[in-house]
Amino acid sequence: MVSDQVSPAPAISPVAIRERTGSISTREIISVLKGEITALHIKQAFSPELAEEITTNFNRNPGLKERKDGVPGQFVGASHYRKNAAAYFAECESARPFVEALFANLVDPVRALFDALKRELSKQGIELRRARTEHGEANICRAICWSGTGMYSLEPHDDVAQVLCAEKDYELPAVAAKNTVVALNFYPSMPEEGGGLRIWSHKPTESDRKSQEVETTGYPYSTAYLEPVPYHDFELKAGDIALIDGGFVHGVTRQSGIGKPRLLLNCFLGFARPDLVLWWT
Ligand SMILES: O=C(O)CCC(=O)C(=O)O
Ligand SMILES: [Fe+2]
Repeated sequence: MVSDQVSPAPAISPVAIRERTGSISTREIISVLKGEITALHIKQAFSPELAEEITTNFNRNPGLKERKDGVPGQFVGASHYRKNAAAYFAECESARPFVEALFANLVDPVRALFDALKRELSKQGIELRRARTEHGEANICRAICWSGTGMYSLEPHDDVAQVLCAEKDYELPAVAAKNTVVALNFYPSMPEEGGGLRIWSHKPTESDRKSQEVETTGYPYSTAYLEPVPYHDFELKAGDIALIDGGFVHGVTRQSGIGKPRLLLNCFLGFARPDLVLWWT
């Protein structure tokens, strides 16, 4: 007998969430890298003055561009999404002065976190460095304003498919094959309403991605697919930091359009080997 094939409902994976106010600690970052915490939200993690200066530097940045890879947004920096290693690292090199210009002469929070984590990991015999090839090296971060106009300003997606499907000459697939791909987000500017980070209790498998036809991109998962899945909304303010296990589906809720724009500084990191953590954008 022939029966209609019905895709099974998405499996629910528990999320371990930690939210607090103050400075971020390397211990907590390492817990996210090890998969012990799914999502960490640190409120008021960097100063409003620093947040404002970075936002000004973004708005007047000569390297500010429109994304042309099917994900609506404006950005400074480079994304490895849907690019081979040669193209990505070449873009990292050419965008570097513009990424540096975001921070001008500031003591920037992204580099401060990178340096502190590098020191701590090194004590444990673990190297932290940016991903690289003979074509160049990843930048410290990228800066993005999402501009989707539907229910989400950034549609629900996972950050793992793009890493798993990166070509062999990248160092990244080793991270996604075995370990957590951590997304590290700094928020220099946030609107009054909306623009929250939504994380669903679902960590898609390869066959889930196939069923959603997002096997190589992880983007976007349909509202219908996610409908039965519980979620958590992070209400973000300028100066906050959020780290998430990028294997869980997440997205950015619609913004009100009034008040300030929503600006994100983002990078990814993860264990490529027990003694090596890579960082990329
Ligand atoms: O803007 C955010 O809060 C999340 C960004 C994100 O998910 C991504 O860059 O992959
Ligand atoms: Fe993401």
